[in-house]
Amino acid sequence: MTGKTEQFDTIVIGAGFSGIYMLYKLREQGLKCRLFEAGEGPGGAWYWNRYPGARCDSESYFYCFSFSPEVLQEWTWSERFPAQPEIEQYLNFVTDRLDLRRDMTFNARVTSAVYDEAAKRWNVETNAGDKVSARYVVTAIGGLTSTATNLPNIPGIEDFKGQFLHTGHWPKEGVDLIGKRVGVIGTGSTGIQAVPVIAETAGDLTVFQRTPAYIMPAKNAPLSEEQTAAYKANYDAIWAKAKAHRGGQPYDPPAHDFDETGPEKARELYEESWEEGGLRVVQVFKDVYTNRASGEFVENFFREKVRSIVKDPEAAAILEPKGYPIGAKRIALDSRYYETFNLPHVHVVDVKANPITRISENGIVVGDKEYPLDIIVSATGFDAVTGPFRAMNIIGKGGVSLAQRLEDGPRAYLGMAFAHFPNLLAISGPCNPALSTNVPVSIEHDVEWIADAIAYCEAEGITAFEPEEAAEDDWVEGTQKMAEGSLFDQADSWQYGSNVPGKPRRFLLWLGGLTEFRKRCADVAQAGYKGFSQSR
Ligand code: NA7
Repeated sequence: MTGKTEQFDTIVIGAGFSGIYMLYKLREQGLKCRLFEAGEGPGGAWYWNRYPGARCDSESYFYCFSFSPEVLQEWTWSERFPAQPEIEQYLNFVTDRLDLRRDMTFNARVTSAVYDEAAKRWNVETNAGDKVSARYVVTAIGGLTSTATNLPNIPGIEDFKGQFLHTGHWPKEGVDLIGKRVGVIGTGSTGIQAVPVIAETAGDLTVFQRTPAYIMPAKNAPLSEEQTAAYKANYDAIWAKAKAHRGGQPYDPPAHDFDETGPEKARELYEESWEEGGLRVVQVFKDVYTNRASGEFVENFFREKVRSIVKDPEAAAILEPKGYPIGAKRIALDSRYYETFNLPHVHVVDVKANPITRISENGIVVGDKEYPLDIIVSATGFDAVTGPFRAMNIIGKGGVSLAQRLEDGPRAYLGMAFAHFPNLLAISGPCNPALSTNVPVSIEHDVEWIADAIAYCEAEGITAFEPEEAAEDDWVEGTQKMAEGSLFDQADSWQYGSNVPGKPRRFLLWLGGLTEFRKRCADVAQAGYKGFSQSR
């Protein structure tokens, strides 16, 4: 696509869950679209995060698209919690099933999108030399992406003579770990998944842990034909339930009240839940995040589990979750994480007590002690939510830079649109609930809302559609208010931006829950897109 600038109605950026569905919806609406994707194929986060052990923490039967009954019936998940290769295959399957590939350009990272005010068009360029123009741009770039990996702020990384890898940008050809001395920095959801699998082949594995996570067992298992048949027969009810749930999950809300239950029964319920596994383990009690006695009970239950699994008391003491209340940071799911520390070649180092001082040419130095390594795996997360937008040069009306507007923290109206950036819409943008929910359900909402907004503009002859600054300000302020005094306020986390040195401590996600979010977005649309300036 070189030479003359090709004209489109819409450019979609990214071919993960959101880009795939957005392209489908807009094409169904008769718009001429082109999707650009930096990877070699569809997948988005599930294309780049191919580190050993990469797996979803949501159950497969509802970590998928709900919009196509055909896709739901034709695709069969093999496991309760799907692994990265299977999700990547699923997204390829959907892409082909809906015949989307012909409108996708791979190996093309969008580097800039500049608004031409006179023409009311966006000029979009990629690193592959594409130069196109469109009336709308929809970002489907996710919030935890390869363009915004968070490297640890440790001196000497460039001196390391071995291999230094970030989990969010894992080489497609794989990494030979056999017999190698491997160090893993970071014990969030990613490190916790990677450690047991790396330990299977590494000669020696040292885990450098700063904050111990609260971790629940996934109890992953293959799905039987009966389970799959039951899901496929019940999808109408499953999605109705998921869409009425504040986290987009087809679960009943927790039934028990801690103070009314008493400690003995509470233990029994938690033991049962622990055996069942999955992210629901923590939610036996409805007041786990609001009643400190309930929270402390669960925290102690988790600590006891660690002590009962990890044989070396010193390692157990390091791994026990502590220092912040449960729920203040993302809870993780594991498969044999704690058991892995019983292997003779696996060690944990507390780098909160003794911080990493530097990386040398031979390995990681903690205090005066050097840990010699062949490979360092940085499982240190992402410059979440605003990072992916700041990695692109997006210029709106009057030469305003989106990167600059997001420097002081997240901002967007309804988590989907930006003042001064007409006809630029974002799926799961800043101040959006998606990353605190079962993401595909949130994504489907945003895609459908954006598709409707575009259909409205087309029908009404609206050529420039953008939030009013005041509406955006209110939404941003509301986002921060909901986080203030919440559990998240009691820890440092990527959700607060506090994992990236220099990033302002502002909450990145809208915490009001998906049901309330859907309602607010629907109200805005019904009121003729209140808060949006609309010019013809
Ligand atoms: P997270 O959740 O941001 O975890 C990153 C981990 O890396 C966490 O344990 C950090 O410790 C640790 N970290 C970060 N920088 C350093 C330095 N400099 N030294 C030592 N340790 C460090 O990222 P994930 O990839 O695990 O998960 C991100 C999301 O992806 C997750 O929430 C899911 O939604 C999927 P800290 O806790 O900051 O002390």
